[in-house]
Amino acid sequence: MSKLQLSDLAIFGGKAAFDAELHVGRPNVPDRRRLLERMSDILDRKWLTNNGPYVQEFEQRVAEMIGVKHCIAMCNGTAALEVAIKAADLRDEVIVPSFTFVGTVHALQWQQLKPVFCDVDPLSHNIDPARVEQMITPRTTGIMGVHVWGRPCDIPALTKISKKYNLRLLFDAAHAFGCSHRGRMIGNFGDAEAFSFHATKFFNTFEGGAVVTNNEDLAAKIRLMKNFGFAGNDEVIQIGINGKMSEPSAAMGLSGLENLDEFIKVNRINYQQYRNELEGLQGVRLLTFDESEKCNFQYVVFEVDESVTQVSRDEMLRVLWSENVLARRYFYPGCHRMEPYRSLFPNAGLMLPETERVVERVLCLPTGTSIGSHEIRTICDIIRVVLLNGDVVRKRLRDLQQMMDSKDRKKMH
Ligand code: T4K
Repeated sequence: MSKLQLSDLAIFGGKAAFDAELHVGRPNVPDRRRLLERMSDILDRKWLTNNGPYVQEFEQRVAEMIGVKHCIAMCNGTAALEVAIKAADLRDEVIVPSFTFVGTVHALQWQQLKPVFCDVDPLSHNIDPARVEQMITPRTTGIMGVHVWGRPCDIPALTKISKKYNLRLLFDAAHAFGCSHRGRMIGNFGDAEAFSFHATKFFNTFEGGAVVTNNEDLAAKIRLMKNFGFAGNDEVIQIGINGKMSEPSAAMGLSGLENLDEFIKVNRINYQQYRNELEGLQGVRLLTFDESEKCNFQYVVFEVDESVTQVSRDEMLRVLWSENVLARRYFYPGCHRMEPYRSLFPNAGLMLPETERVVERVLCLPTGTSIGSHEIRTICDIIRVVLLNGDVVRKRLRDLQQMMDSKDRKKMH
């Protein structure tokens, strides 16, 4: 058991637990030699982008791994979403959770669609199908589910609703690469699913993403759309953008795929250690994963119930940051409280009670290959000492804040 005392905490005058910052989204780097070999190959070949051989190989490998017919590699997850939305011909209103990265919602609004915010299930943090059904209007054309933290949405219920009302069903699978639902890999559901391979994801292509689908027509459309609508050298047959993945990104992706199992293994070990260390602490919950499914364990999600702990999530965050543990409160404050949505839909929060609760409770803790057992033990020691002294920590933080405020006031006069 740790001997850490409150007075050891950096926020109360002690030395920070870590000299260097610990990040939530520290990239996992694949075997350097394999990556550099591929990079050198790209330079020799002088084929840098536009459906080069590495992009083609990457698409094939991802499709094989997921067991899906089509993988279209893209320059990032947001472009993947935008193109999928356009290709699926979504119009008017689309139902989407507010508890997601803002890129999900921007992808709709960017194309003048109206995002209709739907509440989430408080346990899974995923869009609540019962609520979805209540949000459907004659103008609804689709549902955008998000597999938050890599845990699949209630896919059967959403599929049933989409069929019943003849709606398109897309999934933002940015968090769910390498995860499965009832033994089938994420990427096989709805009309199409979009991945993000951003640097902060456990598997990255620097920047990158992909749309995967089993729908032949949709795949053909998406391929055209991500390349300006070119069907031949000078034949453009529809509107499109530049959403292409580059060869260096595909090289990073191919190298990362070779190390994917190791990344997941490290994430799983980290997650289990967090779970063991934090077990039994009152008022906090570490989100669990269905371990009979494939999971990537890329987010360690910690919920703080202030009514029990007496310190809020934000107070915990302050303590952790002062120790150089840069935990993140994804997806605070909820998309509906960000612009332009806050101004467009000022009352959206009334329909989102669970989202409003969840955004106040969640904290993502550092994991990935940059974090080891020593770091996790230290982070958990800090969390434990805060939780075991919740009322004292809160009082001292408030005193500190008052002192700072009065200093600021004096400076202003
Ligand atoms: N849908 C969902 C559900 C998503 O979560 C995302 C992206 C998207 C769609 C859109 O996909 P992309 O278009 O991004 O492919 C980060 C990522 O930028 C974003 O990709 C991700 N979700 C989101 C959850 O997290 P920020 O604002 O937290 O990024 P940032 O720069 O603060 O980085 C996070 C931490 O990672 C920092 O502590 C620093 C560290 N970091 C970051 C980078 C880029 C590194 O150590 N090295 C790095 O190279 O959004």
